[in-house]
Amino acid sequence: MAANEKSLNSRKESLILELYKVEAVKFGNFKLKSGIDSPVYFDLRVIVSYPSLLNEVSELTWEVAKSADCRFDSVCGVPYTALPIATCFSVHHNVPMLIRRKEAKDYGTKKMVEGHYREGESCLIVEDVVTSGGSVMETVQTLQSISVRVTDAVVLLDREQGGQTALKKKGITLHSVCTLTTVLEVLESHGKLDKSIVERTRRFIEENRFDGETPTNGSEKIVPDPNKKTKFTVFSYADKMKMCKNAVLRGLYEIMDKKKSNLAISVDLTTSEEILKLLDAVGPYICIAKTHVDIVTDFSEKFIHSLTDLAVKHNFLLFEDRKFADIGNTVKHQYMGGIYKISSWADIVNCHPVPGEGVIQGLKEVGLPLNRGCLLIAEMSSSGSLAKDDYTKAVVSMAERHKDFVVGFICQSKLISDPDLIHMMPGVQLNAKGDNLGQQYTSPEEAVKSHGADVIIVGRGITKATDPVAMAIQYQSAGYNAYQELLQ
Ligand code: S5P
Repeated sequence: MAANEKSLNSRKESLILELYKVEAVKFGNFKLKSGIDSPVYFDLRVIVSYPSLLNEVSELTWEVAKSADCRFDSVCGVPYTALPIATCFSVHHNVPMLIRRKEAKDYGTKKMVEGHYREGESCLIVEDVVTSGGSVMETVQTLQSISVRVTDAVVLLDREQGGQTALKKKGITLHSVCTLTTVLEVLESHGKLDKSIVERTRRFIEENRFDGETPTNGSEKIVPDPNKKTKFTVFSYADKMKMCKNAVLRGLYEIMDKKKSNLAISVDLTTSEEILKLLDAVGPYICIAKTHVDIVTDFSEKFIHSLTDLAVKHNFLLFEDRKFADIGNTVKHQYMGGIYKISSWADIVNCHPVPGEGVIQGLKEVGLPLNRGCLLIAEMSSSGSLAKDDYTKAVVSMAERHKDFVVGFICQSKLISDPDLIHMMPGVQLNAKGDNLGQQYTSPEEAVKSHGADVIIVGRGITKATDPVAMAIQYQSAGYNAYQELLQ
């Protein structure tokens, strides 16, 4: 081992011991934001209280970047913990810094990057801890959106849960000062951790590794889909919110996380009064109200005003289940015009892609400028449905080609693992197996756990109940708890 490598290793060792001493690394039982129980927790935020430690963190990280021969014109820390590390890079090594704003809501309307930059310049990303690469990727994407190139990222600690592979797939090489395995080795050899903790943590790394399909924030779990014998990754709503690019979906995941609800009510009642009364009562427990406005006998603009007021009051989205299925030009008019003017109030609509991509393009021309989203009907709950097999596969490909507007599927099974494509499943009821017109039901638990539903759509299970509010609460907790169990 060369002398400078030896001294680098002993500096890393001292650094790990120091981080452990100031409790930037802790072992025990930690509930992560996603609900997962982790035996190890890193909180690098504390290093700002120890200037010499912050300096050593930044110097070692800088040296790793330099010895990997990274070339860059500027540095950018992933907000917020890595900002002081990037600042040290900048000040001590005379390299310009960029600051990425974190306010996602301002994206596109306000400046996302502070500092002067040239189009085409290259920037090194600096991060404290990488789990799956999700946060690094967010910063990369922001920089790329202003034509700043990123090829490398440097991190103090790689938790070895798939981040390096995920980033590699996106063209980013990750360089790390140390891995979680190194941390365990150092702490064990210095008698700081006993064998059982080390073993438990090693097992945790193994079990929470993933294949890098999608960058996440480390709360992923792989679960088998019994229908498909395929493994899919399950993320918390909060993580999905951070991962997805579509504003409608981000808003929906935010609601789902905040209200602890993956319940969409299908409010298939036929008078304005009944609909508004029910929605006011069940509003706190739902994330979406799904309507069929063309069955409302007394439809009026006033009804829409009241509906949108309720959506704001109780924080849910409006989904008009119009099932558009015509050529692009016709659906465009059906979506924005007529009596219902659906595009003016519905956050989400859906369509049958049977006419081909024109139906999506037509709807998109109207919906995209209004920040709306569209679901493709890939499968149906009714018996004998023709939407299956190759048709369903073709629908998934269509969705992938239109992710700016298509936000997911109406379906009966998990079709794809992509945070930008949500799975909403109708045909959910606790107390019935079907109706006499071909509808088929699954329980909320099965819908979520076996069919991969992100959102359960319940109609008559609630609307026809003697106590719809109590029933809504029951569906809310059944659906939400089933999802939380998948995360564990
Ligand atoms: O495959 C489908 C797709 C939809 S959108 N099966 C469905 O049942 N739906 C809709 O979900 C249907 O139009 C109705 O509004 C709701 C199910 O209602 P329920 O009373 O059977 O729960």
